[in-house]
Amino acid sequence: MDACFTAFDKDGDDLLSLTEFTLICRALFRNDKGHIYVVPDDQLKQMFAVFDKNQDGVIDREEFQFCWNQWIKTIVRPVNAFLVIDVQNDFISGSLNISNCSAQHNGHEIIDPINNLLNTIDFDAVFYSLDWHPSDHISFIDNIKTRPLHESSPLDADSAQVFDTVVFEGPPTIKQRLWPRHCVQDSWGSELHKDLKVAENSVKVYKGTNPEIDSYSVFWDNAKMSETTLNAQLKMKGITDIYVCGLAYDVCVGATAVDAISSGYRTILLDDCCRGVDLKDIENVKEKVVSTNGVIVTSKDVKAMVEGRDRRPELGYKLAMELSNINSDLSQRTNTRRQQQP
Ligand code: VGL
Ligand code: ZN
Repeated sequence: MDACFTAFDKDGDDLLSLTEFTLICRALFRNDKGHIYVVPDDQLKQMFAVFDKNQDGVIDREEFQFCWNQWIKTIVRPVNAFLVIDVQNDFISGSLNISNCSAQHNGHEIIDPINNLLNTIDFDAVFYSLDWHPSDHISFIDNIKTRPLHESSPLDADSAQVFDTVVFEGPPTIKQRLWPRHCVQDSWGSELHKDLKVAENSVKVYKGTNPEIDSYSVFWDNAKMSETTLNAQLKMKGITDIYVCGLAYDVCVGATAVDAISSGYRTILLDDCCRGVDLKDIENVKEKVVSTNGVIVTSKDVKAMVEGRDRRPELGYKLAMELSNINSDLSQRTNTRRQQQP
């Protein structure tokens, strides 16, 4: 840490200026072939401000200690989780075969690239999610008449077709897209595809088990009422970076990537290891991920990223913004405590 500080303190004033911090970023944000990623000026300034805690326009050695421990260490040596979403029979060749959906994607095509990653990359944790519905699940079109629809529902029970969206009465009211019966617990359709490699020491996470609420994300159900154990397991393992892939791109993969980002993780979407339902919806997922400082790559880039040899500025910026939230939370708490004192 001290050697790094000294190496970038070009003018020897024992402080890092914005210019000197910019040089650190040039050294940090590169790929394994020496290409230097451009960091936008406004992002450089924002990140600098996070580490210049007393806002005096320079980073001193004490401030750099935080920068080193909480930011540089993660960028250089991330702790990586691989999340394989819903690679189950029903989505590939069963009742919700995505090749029958508008994008006409073939779900089986992702299995080889996913297996290849599992065989060649040393992830710190691997999770498989399974869509795991009870027979009376709210998302199944053949259950539509078992629950009252709300007056705001755009369609009634007789006119609603598969893939349409209706509103159930609740309370609370529930907006629900209707799917064919799929991934019923302990059926063939809910099994992971036989060609998918199941890594040693990996963990399975089951979702969509509550008949009354659907669950696209592996973190939360669609109403954000209840959480799976995924986040607790990631925290326990000290995971910093999450690689997300699987089925369906614009449904469960997209919802999971969005939740990974909002839960504070540096999040990487593996474009060639995902297949989806609808092309426009897939575009919307990609836009959302990129605009919230996630990155989208193909599987050939993963090894160097996992090993900290390809270091993306978007993920560095994301982490700096997370650290700034933590800082302001802490100072708010300190302020509250001060105010409470007599
Ligand atoms: C999914 C539709 C319904 C998915 C789950 O795994 O993407 N899609 N249930
Ligand atoms: Zn489902």
